[in-house]
Amino acid sequence: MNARNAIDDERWMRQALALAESVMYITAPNPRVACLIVRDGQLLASGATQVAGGPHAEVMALRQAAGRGLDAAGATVYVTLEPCSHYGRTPPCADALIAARPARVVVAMRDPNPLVGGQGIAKLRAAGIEVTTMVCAAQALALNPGFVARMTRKTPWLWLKLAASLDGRIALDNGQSQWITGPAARADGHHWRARSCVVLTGSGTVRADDPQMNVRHVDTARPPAKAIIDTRFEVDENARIFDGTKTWVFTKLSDKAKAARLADRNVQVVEMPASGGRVDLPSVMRWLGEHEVNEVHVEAGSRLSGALLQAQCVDELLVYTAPVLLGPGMGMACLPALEDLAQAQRFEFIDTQSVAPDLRLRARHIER
Ligand code: AOF
Ligand code: ZN
Repeated sequence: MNARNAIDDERWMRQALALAESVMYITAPNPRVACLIVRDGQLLASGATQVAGGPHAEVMALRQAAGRGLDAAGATVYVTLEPCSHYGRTPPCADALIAARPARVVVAMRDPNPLVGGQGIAKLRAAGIEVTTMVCAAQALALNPGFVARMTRKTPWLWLKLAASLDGRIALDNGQSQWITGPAARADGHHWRARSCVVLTGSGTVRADDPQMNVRHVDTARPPAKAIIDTRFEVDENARIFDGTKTWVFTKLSDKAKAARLADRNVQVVEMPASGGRVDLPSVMRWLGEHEVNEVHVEAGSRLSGALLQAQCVDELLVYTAPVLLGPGMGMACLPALEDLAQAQRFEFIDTQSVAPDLRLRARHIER
């Protein structure tokens, strides 16, 4: 491939990635994918994955081309994920592309779904279509961390959202925490709730704050489910969190009558094994993975946050830091005292953004 091609490929792929971003909230459990059909340097049509069960990106793009009286024959197709090769809720995109006869397909990354895993690319090549892979692969991966995690390690991608003072406090000693960060940071937090498959909290937070844990400030056709870690099943049946949205309560001991009453409000009580007297968190992660959860958004108190960190369940910290000092108060996470700095949980900053007057820091866990 000549150098000119490589530069064009990256430019078109970046445009496809931006389009895939636009379906951030709606595709789960499917990955966010976009497809462009380009001929002679002109964009003929584009498409992105629809809600699960709906058409994939390639089919949307081919339909748009057809709607414009165009076709993909001899064109170059850019797709941010390998076209699928299997019959899932929809037929294989690789077959749809083969029927459309493009000259070349450029793929950002392989589909980690074991049902696809390279076979989509192989099918295209077997049909005589030239395939270029690994164009903007890192950016494509960053778009779907949860889907990739679920496909490769069978558990979702989990981020811990924290709103803290500059001295790392998430509340005063008396529990007061509203509001440490400003309205812009709180609204930004709703974007992260909206993109997740489930918003997870602890029974302590439900008791203390009676939060709704729903999505506000963001328009979405696919609100995330909710989940509560509630070791002794003590949650108040009238808590605001139970608003009819699909909600899972993970507990060590269920109470059949209470569970039956909550079932009327779309709540499923799930008994989980315990470890150290509390719900075993890695078991919860595996259960969520089995139930097609890609991304978990956690907003909890320092006990559950600390327990998730201790159990190695946290992939990313999403920290909104306010320029305020609170002195004594609740720390971000209850963690045991260390004897040596070498034992510290280490992260790397992957993004820093101003959400005036606060800062948003994203930090990824190192070595999981
Ligand atoms: C594509 N293009 O836009 C997406 C793909 O049940 P289905 O038929 O919807 O298939 C879901 C699987 O398809 C999903 O697990 C992933 O492997 C792939 N996603 N593939 O060709 C797309 N979203
Ligand atoms: Zn497909």
